[in-house]
Amino acid sequence: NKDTNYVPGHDVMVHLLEWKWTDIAEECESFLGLKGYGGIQVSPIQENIIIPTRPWWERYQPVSYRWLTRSGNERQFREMVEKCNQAGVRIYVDIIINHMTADHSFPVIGTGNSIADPPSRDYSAVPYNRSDFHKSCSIVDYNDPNQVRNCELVGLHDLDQSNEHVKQTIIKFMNDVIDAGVAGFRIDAAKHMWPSDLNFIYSRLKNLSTNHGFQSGKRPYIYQEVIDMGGEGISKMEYNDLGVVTEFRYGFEISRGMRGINSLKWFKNFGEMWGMVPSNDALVFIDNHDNQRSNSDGGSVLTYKEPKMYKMAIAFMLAHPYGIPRIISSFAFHNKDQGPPSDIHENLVSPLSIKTGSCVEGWICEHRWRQISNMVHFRKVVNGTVVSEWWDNGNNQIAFSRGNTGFIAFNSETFDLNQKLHTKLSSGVYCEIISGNKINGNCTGKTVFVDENGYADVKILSDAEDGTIAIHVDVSR
Ligand code: ARE
Ligand code: CA
Repeated sequence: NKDTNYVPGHDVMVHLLEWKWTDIAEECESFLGLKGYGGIQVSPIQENIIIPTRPWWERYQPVSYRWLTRSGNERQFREMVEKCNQAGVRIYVDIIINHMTADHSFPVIGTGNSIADPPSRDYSAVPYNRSDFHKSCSIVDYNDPNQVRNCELVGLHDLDQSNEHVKQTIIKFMNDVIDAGVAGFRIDAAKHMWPSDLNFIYSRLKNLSTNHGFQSGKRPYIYQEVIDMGGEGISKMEYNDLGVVTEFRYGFEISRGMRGINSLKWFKNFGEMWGMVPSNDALVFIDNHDNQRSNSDGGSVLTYKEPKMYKMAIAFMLAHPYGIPRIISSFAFHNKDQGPPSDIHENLVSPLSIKTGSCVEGWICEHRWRQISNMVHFRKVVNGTVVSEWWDNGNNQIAFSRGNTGFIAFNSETFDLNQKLHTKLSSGVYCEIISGNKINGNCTGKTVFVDENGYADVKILSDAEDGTIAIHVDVSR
């Protein structure tokens, strides 16, 4: 199913990486719902192995399907889903069904105290035993589909999804999560499972829970992690019939554009023409939790660490109609294994200060940045319109309208942008939303004038804090 199941008037998904369930519930009520966010990707809910150094990636080594992790327990998860749905924000669960843990030299104990014996494939809390797994072999050749799907990804013991017990166990796990009121799933490592097995599993999933406000007959939104930059043995096109796929080329291309490696003028026809999947099949993002930590995969993507270009990249993504956008809300890190902010007892700390309401303790909270959350508003306002009035200077200054509802311009040249540009907006004074807000009829940031012929005076200095200006019909003064 490819319907996000967003509540009308809401849009854009945010991945609240490693947040606690109680903090997410609060964020739904105090911020995300009001700002019109559509949904949240939460970190895995299933019990994972405890790795002594507590890296973030221990959560991708399941020990059982009990809902108990450093993010919280089952009761807290259910309450979070309830509260977020109330606030008009949907929950999507990152689900790991390709594998269990790898072998480890220390005793394998889960975050829910379950014990496993990986070398003998004994995960008694599920239960799984040796017959539920593929034989051990490692993935070295990504051109060999059999190997990619039947061998072990970085040593993670590979479940056999064609096995009846495995199938039924996964289906039960996912259906229990659906009953809790979630709207869909991110399928981790989908490329490492056979499309036919996934198809079977998806087809046995329940409809979304009408007890949680979904209309009857609604299907879970499925977006599958399939990394396909081209040139490998497995294609994203094998998966987009079953559900949405993560379009990894998107963030790389936009990052290259904003870095000046590729001229922004070429983005005039950005979308399917660039070899990406159809718009509605594409879950798009600038960075995700993996590639914000690495420079591999063919170039580096922009992250919070390069804020000016990053905010421009996100603004482009949210202003442009191609794809279903997801932003990430990160925690600061210096090395790629470093886990989320936690206290001396290894408990996660809360991102938000009760006193100031702002993000603290090493949490970045990109989703709260004005330049990003105001673009979520922009996206809602321009929903359903097409790109028009494209303008570029032949290189790295671009602008476009979205019907007669919004207008945006970017400058990533080393010189100023100073142009009279045509918009489709009606004449008036608009509060520019990247630099400020409209409060009590006044603009706290810049103002933009649109004359009676639709022309706006567009000015973005090359050394400005932000390289974008944007206006829409909701902020006319
Ligand atoms: C960790 C250690 C490993 C160790 C392993 C077992 O880092 O050194 O061998 O544990 O002890 C995450 C981390 C991994 C971590 C793992 C388990 O990223 O580092 O391993 O958790 O704790 C491929 C897959 C893709 C996958 C990426 C990472 O196709 O599905 O690799 N992404 C998802 C998640 C990850 C997660 C997992 C899967 C596992 O998003 O966060 O791993 O659940 C080319 C190919 C891609 C390939 C990519 C990177 O681009 O086209 O297919 O992605 O290279 O290799
Ligand atoms: Ca597999």
